[in-house]
Amino acid sequence: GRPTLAVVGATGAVGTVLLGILSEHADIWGEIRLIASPRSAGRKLAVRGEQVEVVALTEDAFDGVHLAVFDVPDEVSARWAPVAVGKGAVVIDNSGAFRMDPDVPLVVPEVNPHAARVRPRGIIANPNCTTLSMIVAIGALHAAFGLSELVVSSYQAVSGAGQAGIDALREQHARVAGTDLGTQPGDVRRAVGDTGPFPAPVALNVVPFAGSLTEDGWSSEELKVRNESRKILGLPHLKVSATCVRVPVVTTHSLAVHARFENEVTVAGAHEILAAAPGVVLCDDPAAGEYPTPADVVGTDPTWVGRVRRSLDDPCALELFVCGDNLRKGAALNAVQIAEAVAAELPS
Ligand code: 11C
Repeated sequence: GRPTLAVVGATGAVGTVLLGILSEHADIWGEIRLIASPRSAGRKLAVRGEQVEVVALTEDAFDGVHLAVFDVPDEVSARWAPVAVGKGAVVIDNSGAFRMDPDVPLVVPEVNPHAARVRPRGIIANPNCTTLSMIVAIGALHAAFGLSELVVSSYQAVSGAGQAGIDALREQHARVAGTDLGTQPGDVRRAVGDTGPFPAPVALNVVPFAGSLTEDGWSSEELKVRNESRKILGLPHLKVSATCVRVPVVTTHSLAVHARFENEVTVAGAHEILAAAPGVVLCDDPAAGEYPTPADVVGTDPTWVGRVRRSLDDPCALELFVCGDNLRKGAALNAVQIAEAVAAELPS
């Protein structure tokens, strides 16, 4: 029969997008079971045009499940993913709990699809949305030119912090809309008050910090970009410097990327690679005002690339601007792509 898919964390911002994608894609699933915290159990959510009741996260919830996509906090995945595996499911986990485990592949189907087949713990990890928002384009350029260094600055949407992030931006916007705030030090901060999940106001502002503080001043998000890019590309010594910044955008992360290669590059050569790469859209005609922006990219599947330039001082380096919907390719879509690939290898 057709495989049973469980969605764990079905009610969150990513879960909601995931149910939409499952409803749009070819329907390869038998049952789709929706699992969430006991608080959400009993709610009904639409998937494949049907109302499906959410069940509480318990061991029994995984009975008969072939594949489980988890979108829950790290500690919930750490506890429950092995439970699902113990019940016979393959887990695709979108938390940070397992990404750097050497026995857990970290998979982007356009870049390292074969890694998904070797999964000694029964778990496949889905990368962080910031890494995912650029890595399909970077992977294509790496395959052509041999990547040696990345320097990236992110412009991250508030939905990276889930529904709480979206709510915070909307509330802050409501407080500053129609005012003349933004002209005096601290005026926005005073008007906004509680900054929600962010360490500073995000309305009328940019915040040069995402995630938590780790060693030597690096944020957790910046280290994820480095460690995950290395693992996905299979380049354990790749030089990566990231600065992760939150901006007042609801959904779609952007990244300004300086990418250095082993070989000399040209804009024409990069255009050719990017235009042909699956999952990438080249949108690069600045004279016509064409470059990707989050407002245009949100809700779409591909990784959009524009502003491709060869570095003026380094014939081996490119500058580019990349946008990707952090809830779709950055989270739910990549997980669904992995789930579909695993389902195709299951005995029917
Ligand atoms: C953000 N990328 O935009 C983060 C959220 O490791 O999956 C996702 C954290 C993670 O806030």
